[in-house]
Amino acid sequence: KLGDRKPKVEKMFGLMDEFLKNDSISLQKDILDHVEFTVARSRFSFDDFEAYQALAHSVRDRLIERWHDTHQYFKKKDPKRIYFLSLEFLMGRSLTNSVTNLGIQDQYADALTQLGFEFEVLAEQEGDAALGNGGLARFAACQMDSLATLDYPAWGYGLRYQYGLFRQIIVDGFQHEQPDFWLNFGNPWEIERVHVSYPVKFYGTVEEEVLNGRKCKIWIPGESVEAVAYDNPIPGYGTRNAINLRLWAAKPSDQYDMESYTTGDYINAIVNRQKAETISNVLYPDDRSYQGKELRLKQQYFFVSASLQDIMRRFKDLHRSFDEFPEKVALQINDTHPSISIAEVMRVLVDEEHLDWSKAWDIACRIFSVTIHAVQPEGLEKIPVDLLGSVLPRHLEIIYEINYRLMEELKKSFGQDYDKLSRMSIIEEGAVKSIRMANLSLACCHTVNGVSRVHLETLKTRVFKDFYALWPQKFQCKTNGVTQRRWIVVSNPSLCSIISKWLGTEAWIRNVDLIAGLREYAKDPDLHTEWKNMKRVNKMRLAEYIETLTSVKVSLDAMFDVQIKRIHEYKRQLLNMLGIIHRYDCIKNMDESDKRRVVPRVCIIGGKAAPGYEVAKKIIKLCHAVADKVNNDPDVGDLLKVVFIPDYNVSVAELVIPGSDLSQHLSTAGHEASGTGCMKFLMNGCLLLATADGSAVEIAEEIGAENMFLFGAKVDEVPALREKGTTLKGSLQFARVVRMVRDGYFGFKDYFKSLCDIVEDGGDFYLLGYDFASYLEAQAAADRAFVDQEKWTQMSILSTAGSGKFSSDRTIEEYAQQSWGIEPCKCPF
Ligand code: CRA
Repeated sequence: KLGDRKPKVEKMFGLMDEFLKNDSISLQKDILDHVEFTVARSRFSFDDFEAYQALAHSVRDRLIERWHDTHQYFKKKDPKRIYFLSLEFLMGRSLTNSVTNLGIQDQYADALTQLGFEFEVLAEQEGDAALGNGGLARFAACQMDSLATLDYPAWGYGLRYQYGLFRQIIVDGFQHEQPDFWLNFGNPWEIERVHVSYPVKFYGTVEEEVLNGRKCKIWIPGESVEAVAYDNPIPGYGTRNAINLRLWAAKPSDQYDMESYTTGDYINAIVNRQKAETISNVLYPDDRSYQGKELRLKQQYFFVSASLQDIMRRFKDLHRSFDEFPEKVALQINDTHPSISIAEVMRVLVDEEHLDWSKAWDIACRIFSVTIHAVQPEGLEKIPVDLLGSVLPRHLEIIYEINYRLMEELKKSFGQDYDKLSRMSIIEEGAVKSIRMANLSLACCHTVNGVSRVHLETLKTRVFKDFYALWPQKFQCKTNGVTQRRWIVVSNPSLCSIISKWLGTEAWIRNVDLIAGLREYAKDPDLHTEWKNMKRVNKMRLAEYIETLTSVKVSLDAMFDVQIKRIHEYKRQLLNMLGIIHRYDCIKNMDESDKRRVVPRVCIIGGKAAPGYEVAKKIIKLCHAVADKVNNDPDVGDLLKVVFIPDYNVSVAELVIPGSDLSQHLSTAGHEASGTGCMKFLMNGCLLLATADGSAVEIAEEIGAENMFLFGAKVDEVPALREKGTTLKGSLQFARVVRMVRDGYFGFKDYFKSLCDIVEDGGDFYLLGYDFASYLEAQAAADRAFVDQEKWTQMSILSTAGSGKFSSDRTIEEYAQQSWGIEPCKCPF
């Protein structure tokens, strides 16, 4: 903490340059200084990794500079801020993204060449920050980039997990998980703020107290853990603004444990306190079910409590009364995970700030908005009452009070309709009495956002039907988006140059609507030539990567057909595999002249299965078993190759997406809330083979259904098809490919039996059998289109040209205007 002494301002100005310099010589000098003094290596002898570290530190200096200026400016202007609470952020690598957004990539590349290094090679040294599972977390990262770029006064808050998402290792075709020690070699992108820390309390009891003649509740906690801030500057593109992503790490509290002091158990006192750190140790690796885990609840409350203390401290620095809180603060809850923050705000306002309940509730209702990312009611988090009562006893009381008032209000509208009341209640009665975190959010938030139009419909008509009838105005659609900075500019520089050249401007990088201007040139032969070259260079890069990892050689003339995402039954990687088996079977039965007409394919699959998800793990093994057979079959040669890319993550996606021709998005209609992978492929001119689900429906509207390959049952047909159940067997072709797996054609007969049972005897919940014929038709249409390369290239250009709507810039503008009520606050250059 700063003492009484203040730095002498005039002196500071005299000693420091106003800004760091970005010319090549200054950058070289900076990098070498960091080699010598930060990395502590000799400037006459350092390797690529050390060069990367020094480079990263010199970039970080420039980030810090802007980040300081931005925060000083925000403080001066004091605009309404958006605080984005998310338990997961999937940032991936930072180096290239940072220098791109800072606008000094060429200068750095030049400086490094002068020193004998290559920027791209050093960039490969960086590991991924994988503090999230999948779409939800990567979307949070894209939103941070857009918030910074659009100059919004925003903060992200989350957890600094010691271990990110597990690493996937494949041994004999089986997935194994290894911990992700991502911090082992240091993390130059974060700034540890030892002086920014807050105590977070757990357990204990609630007591009553009389204060100024008024009865109050006070929570006497039983445990205190310290939350220490780690700040991650997020630079905007084409602006001086750099916002903050503040992640909390748990540290033992420095409050002295008198008990163990007096008993003299010094060693145990320290060991016990050390346990506090486990709260932020590890990310839960399952993106769907974590119901009822104590550590999970502690993680949620830990980051929420620290963030709110920080937000309220910042508010109180400038304001006296909480009346102004909603004018200065918007809180966004990313899925239900941080929704305990509603009870926490109420606790602070009522118990600590002594506001009366209705005043506090009014404030809470005006600051919170939530985005739901799940589709199925099972995906919504529930916390057993006993667990909540033990970890956060006062919060449980508060939730009961909120629910009591909610029920009273509902009775006014619905009378004694107890069925409805019990469905809408925050408390779920049943074998395990639980708190429905989604209902808590719905009761409080002024906006409840869905992540695509189809998804919002599902929320309105199924998941939250009763709430929608009551508060229709709360429900809004904010179709997801992805940032074109990372997904085109950083990951596909050749495409970036082509777009800028043909549009005659780089303005699309900030204003992506301009990208539609490419439509005009969709048939231009010169653009076609450039486009095809770009694709080929990217495919070459991908082919090299595939060969290094899997020893499979692939032909660049083949169609690169990709499905990369978490492995889930609803995402139907199994449908893809069965399609591949069908293709293989056809090739095996062809004579040489038929074979000449086959469009060669490289089928690429990648993704992680949650460690406890057996079916998903079997699907991974099936990919490998099929790959082994197909890739070694001389009858097939280059006509078909199957590749499983291990350890799929953000940086793998950056390499794979630009090099793909076709991408698959196969969720059973109604199951993918949005899907954001498809948007990245779209931007990169990869054609989509997809079901009419989530955001694919909106993509079809933007680019025209004729420019993609849609197939399968529609959202509103699915329930009826399921009703028909087992009478709905798939086609003969389907039966044949399943039989091949069942009969052990690919080995591991017993192991795959249950997969076959699921789609045949087990009711086929995800309708693989039903959709198979239509899937094969779509695949055949893709083959036909690929043969006509001019047509294909035109479709590819139209995909990129139609991707403007799917920028997270558009998403963020909608949130800013429709949910958060915030204005840009641009720091002057
Ligand atoms: N798994 C949805 O399933 C969606 C993302 C981001 C998901 C995706 O369809 O694109 O969120 N849901 O909105 C989720 O995590 C907890 O629910 C996802 O990433």
